[in-house]
Amino acid sequence: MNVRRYRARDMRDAMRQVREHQGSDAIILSNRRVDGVLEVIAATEPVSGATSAEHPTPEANSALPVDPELAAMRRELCDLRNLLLQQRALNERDQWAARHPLAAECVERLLQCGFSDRLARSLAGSVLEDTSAETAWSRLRARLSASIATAQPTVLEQGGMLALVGTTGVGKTTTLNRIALRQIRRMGRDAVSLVTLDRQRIGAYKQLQAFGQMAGVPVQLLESERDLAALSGRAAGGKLVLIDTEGQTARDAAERRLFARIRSQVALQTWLVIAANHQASVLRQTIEAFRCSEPSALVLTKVDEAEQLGETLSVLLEQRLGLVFYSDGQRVDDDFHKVDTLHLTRLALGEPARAPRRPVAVEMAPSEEAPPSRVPYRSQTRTAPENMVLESVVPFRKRLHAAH
Ligand SMILES: Nc1nc2c(ncn2[C@@H]2O[C@H](COP(=O)(O)OP(=O)(O)O)[C@@H](O)[C@H]2O)c(=O)[nH]1
Ligand SMILES: [Mg+2]
Repeated sequence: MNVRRYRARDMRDAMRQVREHQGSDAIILSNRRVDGVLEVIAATEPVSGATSAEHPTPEANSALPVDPELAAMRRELCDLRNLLLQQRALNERDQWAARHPLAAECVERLLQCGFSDRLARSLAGSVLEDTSAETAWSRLRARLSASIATAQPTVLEQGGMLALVGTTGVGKTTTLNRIALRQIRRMGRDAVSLVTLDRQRIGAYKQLQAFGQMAGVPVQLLESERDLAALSGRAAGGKLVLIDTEGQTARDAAERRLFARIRSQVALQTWLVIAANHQASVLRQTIEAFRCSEPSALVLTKVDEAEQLGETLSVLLEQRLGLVFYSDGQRVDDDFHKVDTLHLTRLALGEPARAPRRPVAVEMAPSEEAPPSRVPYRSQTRTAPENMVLESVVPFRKRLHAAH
């Protein structure tokens, strides 16, 4: 063991000297003040047979065999140091919890619902200790709900080309069917056509074709994304061309850069479909990987299968894309909904939903015979003043973006 004595102004100065001479693995054996000067004794164990290349010490050159007793002592000291560090972190938390019991309770509840530690602390930071637990919780719920970015599906009103992208099995084709059905009800059959680029999965085309036949709309299988240029005319005059794509893994998506090459020739929007039953890390990876397809909004599927929706919402709050629709079951019609952040927040918090949500389809004109209703959507993403307040509460919250 290499033992050295240091004389320093204070502990910080001593630590700097120790690190400089013996490296960050050194252990402080003792410290005491002698005539106003801090005397510190620190030790390192030489790497047997060689000097540590990173932190050479003069003594280490001797390459003495390691005394087993000293080695055991070093290990114990190391454990002790880690224990002290852990204890300090715990103490800080305890002290904070003791000072802010209501906020601490909220953090605990949020963590149990799967929210990230960072989000839970950030949200609970705004809890006022002089309110009742109920008031604090309902404010927190409102704040959480308001901070989920949403987007308006203006492309469905104005017409154009809309492609759904995402990993395999998340529900792209199902969502495409759902949007088509919604659109047929609003605008009539002639206003919708379906296209698929999915040549990979056996039966993918058939799956869409079956729906097309049932709904009475044409379905076309394309060779490649370049063929979309020829379809631009179809998307004129408020008509919608819905494009299904094959599922891609996050790595494939980053490499293939679907649609990146045709952006300059084809006016096309993409929505990224993500599934609520995926882990937060997978969702983050997916959102990152599909950035190259330039999605303008998110569709969240499988809310009914999410183990802890708090995890999903935490990811949604970390990124800038607005949520446009979500689904919570396999039924094409009834389980597809326009985004309702308060409902999702309540679900995530394990609270019963207040009012039954009306599925998207109920809002629509009953059939194509009825004149198409063209009530315009609000064209922008929600940017209520409450969101501006949230900027300070949830510091990592990014600016909201509309789904054009
Ligand atoms: N439980 C549940 N299943 C869903 C939901 N959305 C889609 N699915 C199912 O997920 C499976 C895969 O869907 P599909 O649209 O083929 O996925 P794709 O590979 O992304 O096109 C199908 O069995 C769908 O019925 C949902 O919101 N909840
Ligand atoms: Mg599919």
